[in-house]
Amino acid sequence: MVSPEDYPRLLQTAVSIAEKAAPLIVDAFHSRSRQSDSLAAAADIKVATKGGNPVDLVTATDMAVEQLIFSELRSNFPDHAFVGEETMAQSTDSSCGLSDRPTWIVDPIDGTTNFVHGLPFVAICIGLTVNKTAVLGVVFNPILGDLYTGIAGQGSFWNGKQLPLFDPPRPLESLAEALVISEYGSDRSASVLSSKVETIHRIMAAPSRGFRSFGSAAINMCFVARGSCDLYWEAGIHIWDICAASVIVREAGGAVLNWTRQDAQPSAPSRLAGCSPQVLQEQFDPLARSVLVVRCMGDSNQGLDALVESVRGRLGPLPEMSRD
Ligand code: LIP
Repeated sequence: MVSPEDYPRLLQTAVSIAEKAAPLIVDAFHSRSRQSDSLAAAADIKVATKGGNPVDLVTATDMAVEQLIFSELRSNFPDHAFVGEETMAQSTDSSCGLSDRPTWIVDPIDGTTNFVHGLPFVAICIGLTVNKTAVLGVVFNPILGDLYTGIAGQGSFWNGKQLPLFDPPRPLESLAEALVISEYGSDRSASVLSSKVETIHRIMAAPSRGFRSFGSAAINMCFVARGSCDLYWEAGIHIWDICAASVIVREAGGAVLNWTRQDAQPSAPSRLAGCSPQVLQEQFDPLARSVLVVRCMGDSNQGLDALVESVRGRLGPLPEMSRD
């Protein structure tokens, strides 16, 4: 078992492993533009699709980075469990079988489509759950050199600067002041797509200030943690997309929720403990395939309940999806 006193050491190990894996991504990213205009030209960018879905991509670099991270984590923590995006894609299990054991949750490249197209919003994500709750996270964008880290109850940081960046955090009175983020995701079935488009339409018509889509759930969440964007929602995401970043957002004083209200109390220590908004008493279920993230709105997070209610009232129905 691990205890909170171990978390800084575990985080440092995870950061070193992410830094060791980074050159695989950086070299392939830059060799793509040197070698050819063709998307699939460089060997390490070799693109395949997952599960017959032409918009769900995987590259040789995703596989190599996941293998390197798993082999390093296994040699450091032989008695821990491991869940990885690409390992799951090759498995016949639809569930990742998350247990109470310390479990490393890895997305080798969150933002694979950006990586393939040469857009710099890509991140190595390494999270750790204990008792099924995320307790630490590393999100590293090796192209832009952005390192985000967080430990439950011990704060989160962007390149060494404590989050949130604004002190005191700006209030967020309504959606009209909110720069919002969402994604189309990889499920393009007609009903899911129209529900997502209608949700975006309703939130933009509220009105909200602007809409962005960076193509990486983890980077979207870190932009909210920084306070550069105000909220992010997505349905269809997986635990490896959001586990690491969920710690970073919560430790930056933000809220990490599912689309629909979950009842139990949060069990991880958090700087949010004791805050009054009701939504902060909700447990986040990382296996439920949905996320709704709101940035820190000040020490008391006043107005958070009303803002979340106004967003939830505009979300379409959650599509039928198997849990992770
Ligand atoms: C992707 C996300 C993206 C989301 C996609 C997918 P990948 O992760 O981060 O924001 O819309 O559904 O999950 O496949 O690049 O690791």
